[in-house]
Amino acid sequence: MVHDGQEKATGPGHTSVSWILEHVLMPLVVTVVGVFLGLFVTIKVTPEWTSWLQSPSCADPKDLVPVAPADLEVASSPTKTPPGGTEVNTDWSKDSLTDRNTATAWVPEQNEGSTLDFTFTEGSVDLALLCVVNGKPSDEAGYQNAGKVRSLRIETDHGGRARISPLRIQAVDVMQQRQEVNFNEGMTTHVHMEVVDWYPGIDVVDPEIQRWSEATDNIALAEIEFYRKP
Ligand SMILES: [Ca+2]
Repeated sequence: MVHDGQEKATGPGHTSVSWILEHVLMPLVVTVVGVFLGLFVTIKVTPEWTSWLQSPSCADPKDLVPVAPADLEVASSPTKTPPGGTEVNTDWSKDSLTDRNTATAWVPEQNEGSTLDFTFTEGSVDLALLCVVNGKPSDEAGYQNAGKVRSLRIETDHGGRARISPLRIQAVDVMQQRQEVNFNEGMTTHVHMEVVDWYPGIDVVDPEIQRWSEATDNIALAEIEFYRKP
């Protein structure tokens, strides 16, 4: 039991220390800790947190595994022969699609209706992501001169209806960037693609030679990459 007399004896000094602790120091400590925590969350945690929330993409496939070109059998409708032949120019065959080189491209004989067939030689893979590099981004003028794929029809043996996937023409400063293609994800052994529609190439002034460089009537597709779940 506390007597009034004792309270009064320790009174004013004790009360002012408690008051300072309660009303000044504690709020100050809480504020400082709160500010540092807020800064930590903003600077350190937020990018990782948002990255964790996003699903795998061509820019960041996360833990998905790329299918090695050696584990992929590719068949294509007829392709064009480059001017001067493959001795002079880069190969335009189906092999250019999976050589991991964005400066080489598949150039089919026909634009609309050309087909590609991919078979996974190791058996079914749990396919989760499909990325393409549209056109032939070896140099700025060549990229703009060449036709590009506007949409692909994609069918897999996984089932479901075929999907039509639109593709973009990229700005020249990001012309080698990969684009995600819509398809039915899941256990897959075979993927069939058909070019449904295409963008014509355009005439441009080649900055390297300062002359007009003319559009070609060929479409080109530089790379196709498949990613599977681990
Ligand atoms: Ca290539």
